[in-house]
Amino acid sequence: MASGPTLLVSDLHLSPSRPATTAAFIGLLAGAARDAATLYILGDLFDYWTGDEEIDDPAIRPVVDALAALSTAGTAVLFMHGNRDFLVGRRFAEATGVTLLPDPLLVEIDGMPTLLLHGDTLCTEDAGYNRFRATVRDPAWQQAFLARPLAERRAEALRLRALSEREKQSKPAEIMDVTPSEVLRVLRASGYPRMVHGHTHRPMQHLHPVDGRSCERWVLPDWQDAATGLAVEHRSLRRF
Ligand code: LP5
Ligand code: MN
Repeated sequence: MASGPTLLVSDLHLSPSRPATTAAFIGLLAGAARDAATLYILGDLFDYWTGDEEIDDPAIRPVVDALAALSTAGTAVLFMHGNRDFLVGRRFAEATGVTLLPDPLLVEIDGMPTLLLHGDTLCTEDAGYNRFRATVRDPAWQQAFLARPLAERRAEALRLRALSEREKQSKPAEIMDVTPSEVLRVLRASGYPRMVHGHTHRPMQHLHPVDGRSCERWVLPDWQDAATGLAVEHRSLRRF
């Protein structure tokens, strides 16, 4: 078991069409992550995931193998679903040694209570997205969807990705960011922790005064071609 820093990443959006990003992730898994005690992947590891048969895609297999090698080497790898890869399931967990996490999750990192989320649940004003989310997170819907042929599921995913890109063009920017009152509600309800999330692709350190306390909210960056995220060690947090 490694005893180094805790690493947090999200929004890599790995896809066969972005090999440089996949190479950067595999580089992280085979490099800096080996010294880490824990690697948290807070959602949207994949650009889309239509079911665990995606493991067999030749472009995905090296990612699965690199995750398995890191787990075997002693780093705990923990995965939270995002809005693109909410169908990552048990077969993926078994093939990689990764532990699937609930969202939100309150953990202690270096003795510091830290609330981890993908971030989409903080966007409460995005009514269209929240309707979509309620549908696709329903276990009965997921079971029916996963029973369809892989080719059909992939076609649906691509159709939905295109629809999402179109819809985002007419949504006001503040609707696609977190809702401030929801952030305060969640911080208060969770005991004023440090918060770390992704999803919005707006990397920033925010300070929220809540009931006379100051709470940190760290927003993770999305990946382009290089590995990027947060590292926590000796109670201090740095970007990489
Ligand atoms: O992902 P991104 O950054 O573009 O935008 C998100 C929200 N969009 C999504 C959709 C994903 O991009 C596509 C997910 C692919 C998953 C593939 C596997 C499962 C396939 C399922 C096939 C049915 O999450 C976007 C937010 C934005 O973040 C900011 O927060 O605004 O939300 C949308 O664009 C959603 C639209 O507003 C509404 C879509 C309506 C869909 C129809 C209703 C539900 C029926 C579902 C089943 C067919
Ligand atoms: Mn997301």
